[in-house]
Amino acid sequence: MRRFMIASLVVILASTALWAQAPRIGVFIPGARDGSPIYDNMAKGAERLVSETPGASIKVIEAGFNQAEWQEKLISFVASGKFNIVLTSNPSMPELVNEASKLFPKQKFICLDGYLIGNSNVYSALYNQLEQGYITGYLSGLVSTSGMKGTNPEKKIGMIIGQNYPAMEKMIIPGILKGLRAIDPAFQLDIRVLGNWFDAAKAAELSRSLYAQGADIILPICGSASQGAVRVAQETGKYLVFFDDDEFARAPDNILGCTILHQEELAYRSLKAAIEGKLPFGKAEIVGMKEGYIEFLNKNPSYIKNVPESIRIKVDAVIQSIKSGQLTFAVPSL
Ligand code: RBF
Repeated sequence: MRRFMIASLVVILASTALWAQAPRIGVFIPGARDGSPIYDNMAKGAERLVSETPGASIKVIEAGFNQAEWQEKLISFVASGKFNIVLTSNPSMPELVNEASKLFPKQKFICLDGYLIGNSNVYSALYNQLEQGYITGYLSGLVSTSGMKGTNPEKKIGMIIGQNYPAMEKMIIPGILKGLRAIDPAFQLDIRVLGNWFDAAKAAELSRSLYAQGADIILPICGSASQGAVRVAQETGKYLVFFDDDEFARAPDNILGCTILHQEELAYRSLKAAIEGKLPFGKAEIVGMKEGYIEFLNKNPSYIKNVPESIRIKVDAVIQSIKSGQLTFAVPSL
């Protein structure tokens, strides 16, 4: 019995060591990298780790925009049996990962921008997008009521979203509204649903209509379709505030702010922890500003140029109160 136990232990240690020495990482992108920084940055984080880890390998697949195909594509990706860890991201993936996990009970998964507890092979990390929304809404409300060039007295902010989903309805939109209404309770969000994450021509059309109907700022959360919103903001001299990534360079005069997710770092660190045997599989974590995974880019030169100092001081105060724990946002169940 004892000899058996020692032998088993040796096998376990050896396989852990092998795994750690030459980890094979699969990255499953539910969409496309191009134009969606949340996916591109996830892949970059995994690629950075692999480049620093001798013997490690990586395969990144883009599953495309037909969501009806994702489950099957994920299952065949896993079925290839090539990966020690499969990394993916978005709030709809935990459910698909859970299904795939039933068929391949040894496969380990990391799901970012999602929440799943109770599957011992899945680690997930959800961003506190109430915080991200709040800062975004707060800045937008301050600028919209400032009287500065390009703004109007209407208490209206526009939003273009790829589609509706629980994280959008329960965190992102309520967070933005709360931030806006901290400035003036009369603020309304005019939300247009694109129906996909790529149609830039339709996003341009929606942007024109939003600006024409009194929105002075649009918040695009619509993947690569945001190019249409950028074009129209530049044509009309109106404003945008971005989520997810540093987008200032795309329209330095029209982008007022970016409240970003450190998705590359989250991908890198969670994979590294998994390889080192330190990632708490089975757990779901919530990360936000305090943990350093959500950041408002308050030092960017375009932000400093476009937004008056009196507003920047107020935004900094809100950032501080979230970081210090004075202002908190409880994440609802999704
Ligand atoms: N965000 C993107 O930037 N590009 C996408 O292609 C994309 N596809 C999504 C598909 C589904 C089913 C869901 C639920 C969300 C998707 N998102 C996408 C949104 C993303 O998860 C995140 O909520 C936003 O990027 C805001 O941080």
